[in-house]
Amino acid sequence: MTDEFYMRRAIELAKKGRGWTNPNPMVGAVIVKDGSIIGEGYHEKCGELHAERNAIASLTESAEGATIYVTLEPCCHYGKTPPCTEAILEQKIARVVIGSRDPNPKVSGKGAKILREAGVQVEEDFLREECDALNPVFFHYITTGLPYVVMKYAMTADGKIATKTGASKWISGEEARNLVHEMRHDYMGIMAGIGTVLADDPMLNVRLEGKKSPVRIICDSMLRIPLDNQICQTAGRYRTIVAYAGEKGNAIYLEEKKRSLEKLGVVLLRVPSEKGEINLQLLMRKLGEMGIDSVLIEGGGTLNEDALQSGIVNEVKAFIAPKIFGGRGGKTPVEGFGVEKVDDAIKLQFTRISQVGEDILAEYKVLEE
Ligand code: AOF
Ligand code: ZN
Repeated sequence: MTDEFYMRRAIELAKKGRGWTNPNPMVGAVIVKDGSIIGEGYHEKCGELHAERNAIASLTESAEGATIYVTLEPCCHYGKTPPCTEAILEQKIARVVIGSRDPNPKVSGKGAKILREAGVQVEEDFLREECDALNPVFFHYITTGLPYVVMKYAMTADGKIATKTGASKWISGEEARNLVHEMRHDYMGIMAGIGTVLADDPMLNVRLEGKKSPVRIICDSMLRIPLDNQICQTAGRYRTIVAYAGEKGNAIYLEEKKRSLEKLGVVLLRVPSEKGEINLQLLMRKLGEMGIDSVLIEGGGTLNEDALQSGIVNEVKAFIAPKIFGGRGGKTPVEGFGVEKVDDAIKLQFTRISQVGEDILAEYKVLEE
């Protein structure tokens, strides 16, 4: 078998950690000796052993003289776990084939250097593009401290997210809706605006066996969220953050509302902008500081526009349903004022298109200005 075969196996293993490793990366490792796999593993959960150590723990024979294929440069720091470079050296592994470079300042080339200096043969950038594709979230978060933000919406073929009466159940088909639940597992946070919460009283959780629910983040500048809605009532079970701008209006009312929300388990974040609305950039900074590395926005048109204009969005995932609503009054995915000139458009780069049941999923990266 070739190096490529083993690295592809390591990539497959890494993917098993999807949604569980955050804010750590997904990493896979395969140890090969005399043409056979003698150990393999992946990073299963944040705080637990790294891929390399899991692969070593599974060894069926001595790894002396073996090759390890690892999708990310081995770490060389004491974090929640001891350095993987030490484990590789202890095992007397002779060759290390690395996919992605680790931009974590604590590692960042030092892992590869330590191994080389110890006499190990190190190859870097092997299937790097495929390996890098595992961890856009980690790379963004570790270098900026900001969550990686994905905006997701489902619209009709004529670009509507609701009919003129506001009806939106359901635009996309069952398969697409299931995939959205998978996405909610993949990212650490899910964000919606108060408009969506008032209109739909959603749970914003994951209802799939063996998957986890994200932290719910509600943007509610004036703290209008009703105490008896599903989000507030389940705040003790699912971590819930309500971001607000305050302090306009009745101060006593606001204080009481805050106390009642906190009693239900809601975490309140005050993030006002100069205009008295929510400052999404500041909100992202605070969420990043709280360890939230990624946010899926399932907002309405107002929140979506604000998010795009604030420059916090990294990726757009648009489900397109084979339906047409028509009508001037039907809501669209991005509202607000919009741009005047074509040149002022928010620019996207197409990354992937796929069919999900009856719907199409178009995925884009948001290009920086
Ligand atoms: C992982 N899993 O398989 C590899 C990682 O705090 P720690 O000890 O878990 O270290 C996290 C850092 O280790 C992470 O930011 C990345 O730079 C490096 N490599 N991390 O979680 C792994 N190989
Ligand atoms: Zn490590």
